[in-house]
Amino acid sequence: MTSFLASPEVSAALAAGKPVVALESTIISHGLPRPRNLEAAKEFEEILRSKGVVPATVAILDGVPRIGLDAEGIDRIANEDLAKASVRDIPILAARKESGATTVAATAHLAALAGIRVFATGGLGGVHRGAIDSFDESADLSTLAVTPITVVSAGVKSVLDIAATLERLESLSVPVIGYKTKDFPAFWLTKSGFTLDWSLDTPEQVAHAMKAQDQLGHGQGIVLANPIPIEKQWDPSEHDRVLEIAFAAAKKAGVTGKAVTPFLLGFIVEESKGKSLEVNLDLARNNVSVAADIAKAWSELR
Ligand code: PSU
Ligand code: MN
Repeated sequence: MTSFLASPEVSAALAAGKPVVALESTIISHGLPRPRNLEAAKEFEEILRSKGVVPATVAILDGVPRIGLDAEGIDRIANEDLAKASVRDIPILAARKESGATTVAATAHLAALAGIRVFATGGLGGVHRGAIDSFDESADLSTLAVTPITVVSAGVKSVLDIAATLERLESLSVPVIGYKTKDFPAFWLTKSGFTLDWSLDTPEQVAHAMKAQDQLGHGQGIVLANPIPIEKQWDPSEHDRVLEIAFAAAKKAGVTGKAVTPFLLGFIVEESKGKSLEVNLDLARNNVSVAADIAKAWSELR
């Protein structure tokens, strides 16, 4: 019995050293509302294909970790009520033959296991506000400390404690690199106010950093922070206003643990009358496109 199943297309591309980019399924199942989530799942794959890159959307279907989904699999992650699966949930879903949408952590883990080196998402998880009391820190961080994959993301969701998240990534020795900028983004916003130590300006440079990390025997991933272009960002004052209300609503509803992120994202879409959703889709498209360029550079370098 194999531990995961890669689609024929993904297996063939990996065997031939062709560029492949992993995509997560939690953003589809729990981060975006129906029916836009299905359109987004298809569109992200289409962006990759149009750039000559093979998409590998990851999910657990009937207990089996799948790397690369067919049309039916994509439809299932968009329309079934799936468990939100992080790394620790994978063996349990396997035993129960149940399905789950994989978080950044679980997607990174499975994609790396299959030999995929580049992964596009919207925003990485991180340290939640109030974590000093709740201890709520996404397994996305600890997983990237032990998983050799480059995650292209628009920073971390601004519902998080961004300063604490950057500190934890430093402690975990996970490189955080700004793509063509040193301004660390805040998901829906181009700038978070935090400045990074480093930026890289081309896909080739990023691929070079990945290779150097391998050669040094580092097992970590890389966070490539790719801000949404300023003309497409959410209005910052509206962003701040809606987030305030969302935090109050989460507190009132008593939401905790892994339900927090989906609750906040859903609430923010409603409260912003869909504006946050449009920006979320734009930043994710932008990340998928940059991930394609990195995957191509990586495929050429190796
Ligand atoms: N980014 C998005 N939408 C999402 C997420 C990230 O644009 O839905 C998901 C990712 O799957 C990430 C998860 O791994 O949120 C983090 O959840 P938590 O904070 O519970 O670890
Ligand atoms: Mn959590």
